[in-house]
Amino acid sequence: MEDDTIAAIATPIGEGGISIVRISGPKAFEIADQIFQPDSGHPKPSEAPTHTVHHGRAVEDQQVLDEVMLIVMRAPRTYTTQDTVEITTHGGMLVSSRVLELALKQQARLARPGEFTRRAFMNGRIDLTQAEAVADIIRARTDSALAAASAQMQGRLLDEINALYERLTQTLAHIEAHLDFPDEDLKPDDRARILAELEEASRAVDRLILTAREGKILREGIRTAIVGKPNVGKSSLLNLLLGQDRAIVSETPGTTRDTIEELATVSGIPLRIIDTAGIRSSKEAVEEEGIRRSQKALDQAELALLVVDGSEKLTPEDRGLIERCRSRPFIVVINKIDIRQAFDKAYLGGLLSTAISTKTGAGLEDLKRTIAAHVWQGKTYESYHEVFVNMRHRESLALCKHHLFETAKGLQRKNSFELVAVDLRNALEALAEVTGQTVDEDVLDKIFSTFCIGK
Ligand SMILES: Nc1nc2c(ncn2[C@@H]2O[C@H](COP(=O)(O)OP(=O)(O)OP(=O)(O)O)[C@@H](O)[C@H]2O)c(=O)[nH]1
Ligand SMILES: [Mg+2]
Repeated sequence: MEDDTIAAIATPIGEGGISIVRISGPKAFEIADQIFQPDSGHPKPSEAPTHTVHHGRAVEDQQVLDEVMLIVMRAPRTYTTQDTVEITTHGGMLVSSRVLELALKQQARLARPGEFTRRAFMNGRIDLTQAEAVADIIRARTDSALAAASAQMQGRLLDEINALYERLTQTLAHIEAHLDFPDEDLKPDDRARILAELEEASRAVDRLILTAREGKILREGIRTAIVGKPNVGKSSLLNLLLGQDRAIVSETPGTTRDTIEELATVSGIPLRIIDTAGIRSSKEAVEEEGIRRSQKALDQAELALLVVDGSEKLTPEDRGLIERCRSRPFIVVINKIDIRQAFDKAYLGGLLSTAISTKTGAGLEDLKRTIAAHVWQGKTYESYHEVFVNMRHRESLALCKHHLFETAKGLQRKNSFELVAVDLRNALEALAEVTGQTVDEDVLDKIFSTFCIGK
């Protein structure tokens, strides 16, 4: 248990209705007594019952700083499991900072990023996957990302890992039962049963590893570049997907000079859309630089939307762009279908394509469906209330899988039970990294450093 008391502002700094200063640790109430003056006849924080709200004033040297509400939460039923006080002040840049300073002048220390959540983890109230889910919830930009984060927060991943851990511990016990009789060989039945158990565990690990792809998409979004020749309607497409006039649209080719990045949600998928300058050969320095950036955006894109003008014949430039796109997933968006078409679709052959008018909005649903089908690879949005592992989980799971494989190999080769047990223990340890049962301090530092202060 951490024995110092930490404090921080838990709300974003800036103008707003209220701000909250959070204080947690053994001296939380002692500190609150010093800075909070309850209404007359009401108890001071250290004497108030748990989970109660109190009206009063934040005071410094008898001077009233603000009229505040104070919540008393006694250990262990608190976010950190330690004594906790939350002081709600008026919003704005100053009041909460002043109240925080008061707490720091008493015996509180400024909390590091994520330190409240880290305490919740260290004190065993939540596991590491739930702590990570807290950050995912805060960062979620789409309903599907939130649903997945919330499932993880509720312990869905933890439960799966625990069940797996439990089963493998039993398998280990079966193997260890033979340690005392090293010269006796396993009965063929026993060997087959243990191998089957390992096989099943390995499949379960695989299933989790496979969710990492969607997990990354939900957490980070997909880098999506809109590319094409000048004037085909790239910026119009960005605006349509965003539902707002973000980029300048004009009939002059070469309107967009610099890349623009915005987040849009398409069928529950966070797309980090980058509108780019139209690609053509140019002698003009600014445009040339813009085109260089377009090419860079395309190179870094995980998905490209290649826009072509349906009212024109496909040009060598279009063909060149199609070739450039081939090294990544891309969708050809045939734009301007509201006017006479001259485009020869046959050239596209088996390429993924969809027709649209960014002017009338016709074909937008089709485009969204095409994107979603491509990204979720046939699964539906509704199924996205499950857990999706992150990159850290995936690494540990891959390690676990490797050790499971070694365990099975050892058994098949009739290695000593001693060695086989070592492999299986390694597999268990890798699994335990996911939930943080065994985890390095460095890893914790890395995870919690990405949190905000006050969380
Ligand atoms: N008829 C019709 N015109 C469109 C459509 N989409 C875009 N336009 C017009 O095409 C012109 C170019 O549109 P932009 O969105 O600026 O094209 P862009 O690809 O971003 O062009 P650059 O930034 O210059 O590369 C504008 O005059 C638009 O009004 C469409 O679906 N139908
Ligand atoms: Mg443009």
